Amino acid sequence: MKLALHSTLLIAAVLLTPDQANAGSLTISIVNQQQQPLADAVVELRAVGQQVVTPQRIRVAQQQLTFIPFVSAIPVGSEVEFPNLDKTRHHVYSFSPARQFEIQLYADKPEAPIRFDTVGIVALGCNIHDYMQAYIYVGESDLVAVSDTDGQLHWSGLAPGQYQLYLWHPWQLEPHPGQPLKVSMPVQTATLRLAIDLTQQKPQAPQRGFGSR
Ligand SMILES: [Cu+2]
Repeated sequence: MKLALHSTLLIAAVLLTPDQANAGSLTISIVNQQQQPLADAVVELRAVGQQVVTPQRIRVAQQQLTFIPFVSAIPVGSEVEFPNLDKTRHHVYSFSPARQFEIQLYADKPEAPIRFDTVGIVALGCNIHDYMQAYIYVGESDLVAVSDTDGQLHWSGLAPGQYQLYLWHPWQLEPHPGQPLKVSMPVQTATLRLAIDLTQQKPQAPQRGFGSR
C-alpha cells in the first residue's frame, strides 16, 4: 500500500513539468479584408517536434436540407457521424482525394461513422440536393478548431512552446502558407486576417414550395 502511494506521487511529479504548470490560454480572432469577423475559419496549431494526436468523434448533421455545421475540423484518424435529421433522404458524397465515400442516409436508419485517415480538405455534397455543401478539415494535429460567428477560437491548457499555425477557409483567395506562433504567456491573444471571396454565401435550402424537394 505504501509502495503504491509512493508510485502515484512519483508519477504526478514527473507529469507536472514547469511547462504544464504554466499552460496558457490562447484566443484568436479572425477577420476578413474588411476587418469583419470571419466565421467558419479553421485554425490548426502544430507543435514543433513530436506530438500525440487523439482522434475525435463528431457529427455533421443534415437538417432542414443543409449540412450542420458548414465547416468542421478534426484531427487525423477521427470519425464523423452523419445523422439525417430530415424526413427526406440524403445521399452524401465526397470526391476529395483525402477521403472518397458515399452514403445513402435515411431519417430512421443511422449509418456507421466514416473515418478520416488522411490529412486534407474533404468537400461534402449531396446527390439529391445540389446546393448542399460542407467541408471537413482533417488536421495533422488535434489542436484544430473552427471560428464562431464572432470570428473567434479559443484554446486553454495549451503547453507553452513554438507552434506552426495554419489558417483555412472555404472562400479564401489564396492558400495560407503557415506562420510561426509562440505560446509563452498564461493568457495570450492574436488577430489574424484572411482575404476571402466576399461574394460567397453559406449554402441554404431554397424556399419551400411545391416541388422544392
Ligand atoms: Cu440532401
